[in-house]
Amino acid sequence: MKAAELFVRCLENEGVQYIFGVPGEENIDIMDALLDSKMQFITTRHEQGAAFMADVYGRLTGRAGVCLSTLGPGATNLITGVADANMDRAPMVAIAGQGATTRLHKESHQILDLVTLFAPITKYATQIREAEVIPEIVRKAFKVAQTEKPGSCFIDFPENIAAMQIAGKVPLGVQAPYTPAPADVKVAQAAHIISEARCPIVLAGNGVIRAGATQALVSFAEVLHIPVATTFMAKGAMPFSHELSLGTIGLKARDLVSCGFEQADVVICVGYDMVEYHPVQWNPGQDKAIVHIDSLPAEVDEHYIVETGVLGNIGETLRAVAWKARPHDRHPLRKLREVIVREIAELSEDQSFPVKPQKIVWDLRQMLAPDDIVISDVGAHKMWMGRMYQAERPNTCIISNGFASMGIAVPGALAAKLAFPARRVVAVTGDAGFLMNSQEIETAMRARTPFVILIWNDSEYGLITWHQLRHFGRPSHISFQNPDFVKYAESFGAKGYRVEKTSDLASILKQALTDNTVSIIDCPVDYAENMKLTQKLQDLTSPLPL
Ligand SMILES: Cc1ncc(C[n+]2csc(CCOP(=O)(O)OP(=O)(O)O)c2C)c(N)n1
Ligand SMILES: [Mg+2]
Repeated sequence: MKAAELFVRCLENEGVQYIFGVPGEENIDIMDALLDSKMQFITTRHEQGAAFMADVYGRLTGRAGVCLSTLGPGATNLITGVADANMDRAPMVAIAGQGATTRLHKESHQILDLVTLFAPITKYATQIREAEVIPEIVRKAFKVAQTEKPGSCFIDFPENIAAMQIAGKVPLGVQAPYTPAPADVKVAQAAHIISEARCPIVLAGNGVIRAGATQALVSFAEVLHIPVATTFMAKGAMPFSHELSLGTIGLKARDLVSCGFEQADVVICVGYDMVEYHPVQWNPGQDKAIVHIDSLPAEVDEHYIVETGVLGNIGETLRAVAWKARPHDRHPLRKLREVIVREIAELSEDQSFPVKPQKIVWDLRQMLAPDDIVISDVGAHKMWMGRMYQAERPNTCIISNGFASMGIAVPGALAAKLAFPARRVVAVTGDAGFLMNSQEIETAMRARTPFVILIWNDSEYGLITWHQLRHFGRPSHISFQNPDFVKYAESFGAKGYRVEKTSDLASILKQALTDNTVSIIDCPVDYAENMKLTQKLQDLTSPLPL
């Protein structure tokens, strides 16, 4: 068979269902071999869209999402999504065609050293130089991508190698890596520190979700009566409705939930990743005793000096420590939870227009079932979603907080719908991030993946305005004009809605969620709330007794 065919067999062997990408001249042998495969190729309108689709597909399923481009400009277009997957710890395998090995040593049309280019944004980047190594390279790429901490891998496939004949090679057997149980002595140390703590608190990160340890986390909290805060990327690891949940921590400002960390003497970090939320934010005085529970050792940071680290299977560790530690009497931060819950509902009836961020988040939550999936883009809207959207289940509120790239939500929603066709999907996005990848609406219409796009319209790079106002008191070069989003939607054959008064938002959402097509909602947002929040948090006094 041709090497390209062997390559396709290897992808099938990994259980790949979808490949997202853009065909090019240097990947024609792969494209042709795909015609004889059950894998579905989703032809996208930009390689960045394809990479974000693979990124979110990988994050939601735990199996590497796959994207494909041609050489040179096709490959460089993949980069943002590949970097995003790598820093959000989403398994991904990115593949690019390459010029023939006979012209890689010299200046030549569209040739770039792609392996070097992708090295800093992947866990493993390589070139196929001999057809016979294809089974090893593909297996290694998937294994590395899917092993803790998951991330991106990159394969560069020169066109002359893809066209070669190869005999006697078959895909390698797929083996799942096994994470061992923690050492008893470490479990005992952690249990001792937690038993002696005056006020322990759990900080749960995305690693808990990746390890499938959310139920173990809930039991741990219940058995020991320890409250849990999650990072943005761990939303839903602890159901928000649980009385021990303190919601989400993630703003670069002192927030309500920070008061719980101020009160705590011991912070139990479970599957926590400082790439998303720097420890200086919750341990500024470097005075917390940190218990690090993860499958890998902690990163070095002066604000993250661990008292003990328990390495191994996260679920098993939580069960073992819960069994050994002495339960605390009562939920010492109950009062804080009451204030957080009250704040989320504060503007639920607000009818002012443009719509306040808190009200958008509230109405969206009311309209969605616990299993429905929201993908947030990056901007001020992400801060409000991260802070106030109540998630009950893991992987139901996807936020990019490692690389935090704008443009993920629309392609991400398409991938979410492919991964979970029975669940409803909403892309929550700013007006700027929306237009960065809105070309993928066409892909979604073609792929028949219905979802809702909720645009928070402020005609600005709102998060940057917020930042500038906080630092300098005046905005600089952040305004723009938007197209007519309703007409734009209709030009794709999608549905378009405009929120003209606040009371319409819930009913428009309800309608859009049943449209069974791509529906785009243009929702004017009142970002005067951003600076009001800043002010409120600056003046915040802890609701907890000192
Ligand atoms: C690809 C990319 N470019 C720039 C940034 C920096 N950035 C973060 S948020 C933001 C503004 C987002 O504007 P919009 O999408 O309208 O959302 P809003 O903040 O208004 O809610 C920018 C420019 C980024 N994170 N990603
Ligand atoms: Mg905006």
